[in-house]
Amino acid sequence: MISQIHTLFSRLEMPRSHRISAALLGAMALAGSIGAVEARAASLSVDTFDVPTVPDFQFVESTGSGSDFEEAGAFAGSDVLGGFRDLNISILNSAPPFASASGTVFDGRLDWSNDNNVISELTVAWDGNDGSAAVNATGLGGIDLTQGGLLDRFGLQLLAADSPGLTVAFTVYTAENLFSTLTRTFDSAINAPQQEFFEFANFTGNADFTNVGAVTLSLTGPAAMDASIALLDVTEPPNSVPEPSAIFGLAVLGGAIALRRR
Ligand SMILES: [Ca+2]
Ligand SMILES: [Ca+2]
Ligand SMILES: [Ca+2]
Repeated sequence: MISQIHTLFSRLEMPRSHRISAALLGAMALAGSIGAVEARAASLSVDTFDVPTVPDFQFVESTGSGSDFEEAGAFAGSDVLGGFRDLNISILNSAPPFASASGTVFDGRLDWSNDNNVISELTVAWDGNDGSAAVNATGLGGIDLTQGGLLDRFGLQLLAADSPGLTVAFTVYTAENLFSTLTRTFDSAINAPQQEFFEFANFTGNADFTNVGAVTLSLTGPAAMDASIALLDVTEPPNSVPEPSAIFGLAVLGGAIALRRR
């Protein structure tokens, strides 16, 4: 491959000393592009639910027919997309006034809990530092969820759902009137941890996944449901193998750019 690069630059009719350094630069660019390809195995975290760390927690609880909201942050590092997590819970049915529904982030997971006869909706929003239960559709400032086209789906690690009928709904916003949604209902209880993927291509709507201002995940289900989630990230197609031609193209591009700067 390096000899191919060398040949390419030879055709540019450069002085011999430049040709040698061009080959060197090409090799360096090649090494760099291999590093970038390896980085593809990494995913973009939306939320590990690992922060705040024990003994701290984030908790919302609704009783009667009310709702409750809390924003947690600012979290440093890459655990939480945008550094802030909004939790918002609303009871949807006419539950007894003493009955409650809650959402908790504690010890690395998100727990959603409903008392007997309670039907609720728990929404997690990653929309930056807005301090509001409303979704700030541009709060993340335009994140590229695809990371330059490498990533193409959400990966959700479900720990448990104690009855059939858990429904998860994603909304991805580019702006208030530019959004896409994808909803999935699980027909069975989830008794062992399982990984679920939600491909961007299967979303309905007009969001630009390379320019994302907010992401929300809503949980709904039958009365008295309890469910837990361990992690949400954005990941690459399964078993994706980098194209050798793509590596070569990057190497040539890297060499050419380096040459132009000389
Ligand atoms: Ca976790
Ligand atoms: Ca927020
Ligand atoms: Ca918000």
